[in-house]
Amino acid sequence: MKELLSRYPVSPQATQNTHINADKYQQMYQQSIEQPDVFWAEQAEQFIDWYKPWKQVSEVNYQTADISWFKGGQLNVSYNCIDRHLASKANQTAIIFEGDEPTDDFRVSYQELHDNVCRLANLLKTRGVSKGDRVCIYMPMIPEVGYAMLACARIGAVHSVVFGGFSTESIKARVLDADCQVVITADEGVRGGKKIPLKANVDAALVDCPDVHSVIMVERTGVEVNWQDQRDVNYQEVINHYEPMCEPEMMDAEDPLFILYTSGSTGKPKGVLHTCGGYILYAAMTHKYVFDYQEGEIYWCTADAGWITGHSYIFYGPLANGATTLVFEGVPTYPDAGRCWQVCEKHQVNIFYTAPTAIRALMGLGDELVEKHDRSSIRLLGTVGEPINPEAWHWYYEVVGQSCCSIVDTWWQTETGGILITSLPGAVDMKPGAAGKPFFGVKPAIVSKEGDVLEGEARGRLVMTGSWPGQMRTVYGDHQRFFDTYFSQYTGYYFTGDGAKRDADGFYWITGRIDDVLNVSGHRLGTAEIESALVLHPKVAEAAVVGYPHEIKGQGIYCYVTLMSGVDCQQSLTEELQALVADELGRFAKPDYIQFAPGLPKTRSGKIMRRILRKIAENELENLGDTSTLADPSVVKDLIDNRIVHG
Ligand code: 6R9
Repeated sequence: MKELLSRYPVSPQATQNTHINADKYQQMYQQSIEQPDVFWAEQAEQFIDWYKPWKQVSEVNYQTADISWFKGGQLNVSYNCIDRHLASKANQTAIIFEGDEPTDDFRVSYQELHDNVCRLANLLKTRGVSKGDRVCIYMPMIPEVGYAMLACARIGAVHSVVFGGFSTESIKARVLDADCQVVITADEGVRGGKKIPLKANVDAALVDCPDVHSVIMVERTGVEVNWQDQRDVNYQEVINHYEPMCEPEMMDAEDPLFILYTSGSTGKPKGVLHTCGGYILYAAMTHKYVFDYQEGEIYWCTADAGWITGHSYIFYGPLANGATTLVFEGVPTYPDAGRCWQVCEKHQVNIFYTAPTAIRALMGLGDELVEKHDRSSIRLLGTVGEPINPEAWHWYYEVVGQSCCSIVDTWWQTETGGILITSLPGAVDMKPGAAGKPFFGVKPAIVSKEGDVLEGEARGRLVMTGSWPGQMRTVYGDHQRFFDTYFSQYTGYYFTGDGAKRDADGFYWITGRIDDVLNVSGHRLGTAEIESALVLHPKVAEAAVVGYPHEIKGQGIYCYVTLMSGVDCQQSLTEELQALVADELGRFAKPDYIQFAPGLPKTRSGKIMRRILRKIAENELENLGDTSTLADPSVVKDLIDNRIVHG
């Protein structure tokens, strides 16, 4: 195996140029913890334009799950993302659109963004949408998805973006749960050369949603669609009839901004509700500091608007900071797996933010596709969504970043609104695989299963002491569920659902969801740790590990391994991998079974669905549960056919 560094100190050069350096981080962090209300009041004044000041900075009660920030303060999020930049940036690019086909791109200036958002806001008003109403947005990754979100924010409507890859059933459930009466969609989406019938999906979903009276459809491909004259509105046909001026609605800081559905370990997806003031402050501030965004830079986050990362770090955070944000319609592997780097070269991207799963997929396809594109504009690389295994980290650092870009790991959740733990560039050393240190105002703690707070070097469950402005406020329509899910386990703390360890230097390492923790012969093991070990092997592209009941050890270790393209799976490789894990983590961690799998079951946001893998490893095939949210349901059949049946 290669010799790899486990810690990269902040370079003196980086320290001079970043917004935050190590000393400043210490000093600001200290203040944010000792005098949180003073700290957050200063930040709120600096980052956000308010119509009216707040009465109280924060009111937080974890016994009842009642949380408010800047109550009584008035603002408008779309004003903060657009209007206030116009005096100096009307002609600056707000959005660079890069289409699915590499020849398809255009730019949207802040003035154009303003006009487009206002027109759509006016259209929504004429369809009867007003403050507090819920609007469902089911769109491909085109600028109009941003216009739609901001148009809602402008008039005080609450948007609920449903990922464009979700099926009819998911749309229906979300429209009904939030009681949306308007849906904004497109005729079709285009991704990786394939068409997605968005309008047809909406039509099918709405058969059971009688309260939806308006569907606004953006034409993306011009395909013929079914039409209901009373209900359906063609965006392109009508939009220019609306004024490019629409007075922003004055919103209380605690008025809802959006709902975003997310799945937990149990039950149907929860409608995570975020409010205006705290959310936009937290999104803007983290975007500026965590990505060290400097005026004029080109910033690209590859997420989809249907996920929280798209909300906070494609649209709200960057636009609140007057940044140029790239909106990408396609996928990293179309027309070939060099697409990301080709786009970086073409648009001179400075900051690139993606997920480890994408990094691992691209890593498996070789370095040539990276190296043939000029990446000299890139100075910062980010990751989000899951722990990054050190092997992928090193590839990202050395091959993509040519060993001269900071890598910023960002740990957070739909529920947290923005990044909570990170290796702040220029301020916090980089340790491959570690999420890093808390952002300003964030007080993580590690507790044992029983709820004892562990000090110093520790391993346990990650909770948060106290609140931060970007925290979710409730589960839409079910406050009790909000309390039960996050505040009932450990009194006085927000429970993240993740396991973590804190090392001697105070860095946090996420070990994965609590439900993915294995107990093998009394040893606690994060499945992520075993996966990291497996992918150290040069022939391994990706690995997913689950536990299964084992008579003697409690749990056994079952690994699904995807090999680099062109590699054959022989028995000797199984033994090599078992030995590798045993070497990396200890003999107790030696995998019992390794199944070679050409593909892993992933949600459309790229998360591996371990539930399915666990069932297959347990040979419990009758009860695989819902597989309809998988990006590619056919991988499941292959996994079943090639499973290792054990006694
Ligand atoms: C932003 C987002 C949240 C869960 C979270 C954790 C995992 C996210 C991570 C990470 C390790 C990181 N997660 N970022 N684990 N390192 N940098 O992904 O939100 O979709 O709600 O997922 O993702 O397990 O609890 P969401």
